[in-house]
Amino acid sequence: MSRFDQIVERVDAGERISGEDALVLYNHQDLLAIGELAAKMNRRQNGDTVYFNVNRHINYTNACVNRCTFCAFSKGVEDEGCYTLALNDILAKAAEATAAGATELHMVGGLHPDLPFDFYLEMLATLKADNPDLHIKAFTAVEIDYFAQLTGQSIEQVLSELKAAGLESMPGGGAEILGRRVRDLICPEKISGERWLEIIEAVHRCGLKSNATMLFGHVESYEDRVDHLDQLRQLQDRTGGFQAFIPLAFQPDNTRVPGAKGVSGVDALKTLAISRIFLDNFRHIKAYWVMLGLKTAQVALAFGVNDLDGTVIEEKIGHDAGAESPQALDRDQLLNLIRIAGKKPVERNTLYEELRSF
Ligand code: V47
Ligand code: SF4
Repeated sequence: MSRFDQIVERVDAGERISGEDALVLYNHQDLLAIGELAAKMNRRQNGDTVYFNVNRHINYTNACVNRCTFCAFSKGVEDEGCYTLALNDILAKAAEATAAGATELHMVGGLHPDLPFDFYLEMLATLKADNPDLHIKAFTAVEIDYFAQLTGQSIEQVLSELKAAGLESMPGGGAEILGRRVRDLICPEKISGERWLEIIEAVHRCGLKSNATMLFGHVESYEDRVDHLDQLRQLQDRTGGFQAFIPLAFQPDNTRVPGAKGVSGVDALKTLAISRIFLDNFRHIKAYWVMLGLKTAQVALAFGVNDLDGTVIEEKIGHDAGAESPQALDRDQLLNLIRIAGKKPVERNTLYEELRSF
């Protein structure tokens, strides 16, 4: 029996696959067979349901003291195009989102050299006061570490103040590839992979859910990707605090990663499928259409993906790096994408409570 068939047999028996098995899958040429295995695992957990949510992204500032080589979004404070939104502008964007029926704000930004921690606390508190029903999913572990440095407080204290001001969960950014070799090449100033995991563990301990991402398609090897997945799976075994895993396909324009070409459709689908098979303790694998493109994101629904993010409305990080996807989708466009893939669309809130079936 081939290594691939042995893996299928073990997955069918409900067994967990190893890192070595995941590498066998990466090196296997039969994309459809990998997809079918992932689809089978997904069907067991989620049936034909594909979740989507109605959300809005707000990137309050692109000023950043770091210079990650893959990031076309960040600017120095003196650079042309550097911006920081005034609180009133942020409130206006949130009011638009509420009026459009959004249930979630997704908010991340650069590490601004001058904004005090109070800016973020006030932002959360006023947003929540104006929009009590809008769930605020905000900040990466990288920003949480920065707030701790700014204030001299512990991670736990920072999280507790953000939570009291209105933070309800966290997105999965800043993980990139967790291993040191790759981080030294693409984001040497960013917190280490160990620190990212330590902060997310504290996030889960304080009762907040988060997501996890993986930025792929730059300088990393398959081994680096599998090591990343393995570290996430181990943390999830300890905390159960991750909701969704989101592989982010690297967009190369305006970036400074030497030799990186971006991600092929085959690589994107393989990576989504292998994530589903390897991360047996993650209920949700999310296709982020902004980075994948709409067509690949739709086909991903046959490769183990059960979640399509989202209406988005205004996206900067991927589009500054040349993403060719639209800026926004409306509810009907999401419904259509899911239905044409033969799946059952269900609108969810941030915590995966079902709001509406169609
Ligand atoms: O951490 C930066 C990535 C992330 C590029 O949790 C890039 O629901 C591709 O984390 N090409 C932020 N990716 C986005 C993010 C996210 C997005 C959607 C949903 C959720 C969620 C999280 O974007 C950063 C970084 O990994 N990124 N530059 C680029 N050129
Ligand atoms: Fe700054 Fe985040 Fe961009 Fe890195 S990825 S330069 S930390 S905004």
